[in-house]
Amino acid sequence: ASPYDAMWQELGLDLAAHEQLLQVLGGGYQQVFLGQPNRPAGMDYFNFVMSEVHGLRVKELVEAQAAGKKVIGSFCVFVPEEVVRATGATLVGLCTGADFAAEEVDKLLPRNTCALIKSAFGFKLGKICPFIEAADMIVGENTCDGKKKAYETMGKMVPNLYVMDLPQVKSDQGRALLKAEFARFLKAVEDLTGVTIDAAKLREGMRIVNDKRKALARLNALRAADPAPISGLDALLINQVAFYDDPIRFTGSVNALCDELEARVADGQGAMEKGAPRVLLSGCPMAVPNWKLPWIIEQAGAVIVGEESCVGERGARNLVDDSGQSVDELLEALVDRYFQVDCAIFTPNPQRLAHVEQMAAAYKAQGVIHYCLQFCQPYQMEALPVEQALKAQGLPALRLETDYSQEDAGQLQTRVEAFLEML
Ligand code: BJ8
Repeated sequence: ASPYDAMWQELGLDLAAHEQLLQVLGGGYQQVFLGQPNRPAGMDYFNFVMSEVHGLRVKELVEAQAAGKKVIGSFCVFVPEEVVRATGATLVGLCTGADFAAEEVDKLLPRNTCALIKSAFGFKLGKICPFIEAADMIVGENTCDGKKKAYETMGKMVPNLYVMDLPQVKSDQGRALLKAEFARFLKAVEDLTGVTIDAAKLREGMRIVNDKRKALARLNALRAADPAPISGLDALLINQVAFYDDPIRFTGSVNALCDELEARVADGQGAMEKGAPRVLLSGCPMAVPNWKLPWIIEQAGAVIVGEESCVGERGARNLVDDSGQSVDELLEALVDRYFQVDCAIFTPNPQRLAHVEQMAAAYKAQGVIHYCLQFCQPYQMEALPVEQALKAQGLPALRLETDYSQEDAGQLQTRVEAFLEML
């Protein structure tokens, strides 16, 4: 029995199924993370957060709710956390990194749906995600076809789904749509929380989220060193934790870790040996506990030096200018920042190609592994142009397609090892 059983039961979790998930998660974490050599001491905090992911963190949220604060769940980096923070509410990313309740999911979604969407459904249907159950509002978004149609079904499964419309083209009209949708979301968050968002509150929300993004940028910059002071797995974990930890505590912990990493860089100490092949990952987001491919890459002796992904730099880059004096000015600044997110649902999307190249250069990657979930058309379609652009620059690229099962692990390992030999 866990000290959190009563809380989980009250949230409506299936305790036996949930226990099964925690066992798998705990075992996987131990195998993938705790055995890594030369881990920075600052990772202890993130180990602790992971060990309490469904425990202490959920308890904090439930206690905040008892004190009148709201919790909002989201599936996409387009949902502006600044607006949520402005009301004192918390935004949490809803984990979508593992298969669960597959048979139930297959009754609701076509088989050729990506694992990320299926996972969200599986966690809900299997009653194993305390964040989904605790959320006062869940925000979906019209991004890829899979997600936007799946939310129609999800709307019947959860009482509190709000769907944000998003542009698909970076045009003036697209920008106007994003601004109108951010204004509509702001109103919805005000209605949910009972808090009126004024400029001061919105600036405070921006400050908190900017600080978080600055800390992540500082961490990323340190990975340019050879040897890289931290493994790609640990850096990915930090990016994953960014979606549900308390943002202020998280920022402090990342900055403390960066102090340690700076000292490591100065001493020439690394997570892997100097000269280990350096790889940039690019593609679909990797949500907790999706660690399969990074683990395979680093087990093969390479170090991942950056993630061109929404759980990574695509999601966290660029700050919001928080100098505006009115809510409208601040909303404009918010749109300026979010409109730069170069998700593959945009057409055309040349900024992403430029960013992959820039990141490869900045982090001194010798090759790029493009990671795509099966049935994810936007990223599959873009994988080819990304590969071509990189090859034109003389940078080797490997396109991989996978899901959340372990069935293809051996095959992935063979392909990754062959790729690393070329670098
Ligand atoms: S801004 S990447 S977080 S939409 S893997 S569900 S695209 S079929 S996740 Fe995303 Fe927002 Fe874009 Fe980022 Fe569809 Fe592909 Fe599945 Fe995906």
